[in-house]
Amino acid sequence: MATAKAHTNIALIKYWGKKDQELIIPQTDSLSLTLNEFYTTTTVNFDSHLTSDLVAIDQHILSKKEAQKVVHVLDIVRQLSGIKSFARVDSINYVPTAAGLASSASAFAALAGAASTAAGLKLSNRDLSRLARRGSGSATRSIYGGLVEWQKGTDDNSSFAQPILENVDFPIEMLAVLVNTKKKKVSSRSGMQSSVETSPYYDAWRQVVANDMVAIKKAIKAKDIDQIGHIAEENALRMHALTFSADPGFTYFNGETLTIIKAVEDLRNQGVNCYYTMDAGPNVKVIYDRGNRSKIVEKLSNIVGSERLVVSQPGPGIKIWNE
Ligand code: 2P0
Repeated sequence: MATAKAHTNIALIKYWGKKDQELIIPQTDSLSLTLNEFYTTTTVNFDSHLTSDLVAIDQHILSKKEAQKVVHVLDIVRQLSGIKSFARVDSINYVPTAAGLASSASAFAALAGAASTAAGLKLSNRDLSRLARRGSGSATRSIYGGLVEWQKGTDDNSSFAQPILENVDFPIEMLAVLVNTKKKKVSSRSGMQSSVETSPYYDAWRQVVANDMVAIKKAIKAKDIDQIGHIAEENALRMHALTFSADPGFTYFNGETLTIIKAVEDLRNQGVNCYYTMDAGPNVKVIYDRGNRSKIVEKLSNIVGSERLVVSQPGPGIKIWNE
């Protein structure tokens, strides 16, 4: 029996498409910031009395279908360790306020850590990252803290994350703006696949990411938050162009997403530097130097209310312990 705690991450250079859907090998590299305020703790117990895997998230037991991706990772751990028993998995998401920011990134990173340790495997962080990848692409990066790169690689062995800067020693901060969502979104998995198969811009996207990876690493080295934010914002817009340009086209934005983008642009025009990024949902995350926090929070509170803003510092890598 083992427990792991992993933090979620937000991509500054996005992963949006797979080369190999079974092994989750991405089309491009990606780069993220691990966040301190959002995390998952997961306990795994292999128990020979169980007759099937039992998975609970926030104390709610998942159906067989809902538990499919978790069971897939458990199957890989059984294969690696030789353990035959089924497992009980208890996972709790720590997300301030109830809004769609729960992420498969922290969940599958914590699962990889807890399941492999409970099975007696002592995986290196690199191998944990590879195992987390089999559950969900973004989880590959949540093994590490701070700024993290997922090198696409070419196969199961070569596709893993590595830290660029685990202890972020400059004042970058991220504000999550929790946008109301009613409509069920297109899953990342099917959305990105549709972009790969139908967007005429997909080849250009590969080049965009290759260039952005070089540029953002330079900006990180220079601790240049404005440059990091600018590159992340452009990269996010270009990722979302892959959804608009798919056939059928779709978007994760809603009206409020655009309102917040406009507010960030207004702040910038007033001399308060900040930048936005969005993932597979309508929430906006704002990147800035923490010296600008109060002005940004004040403006956005007036639009969405302070209860829908969550400030987060860079967060740590995975922690695993035996129970
Ligand atoms: C990312 N996203 O790099 C990108 C940017 C959302 C937008 O990774 O199919 O849950 O499980 O590998 O990782 C979200 O997709 O997809 C994601 P799968 P995942 O963070």
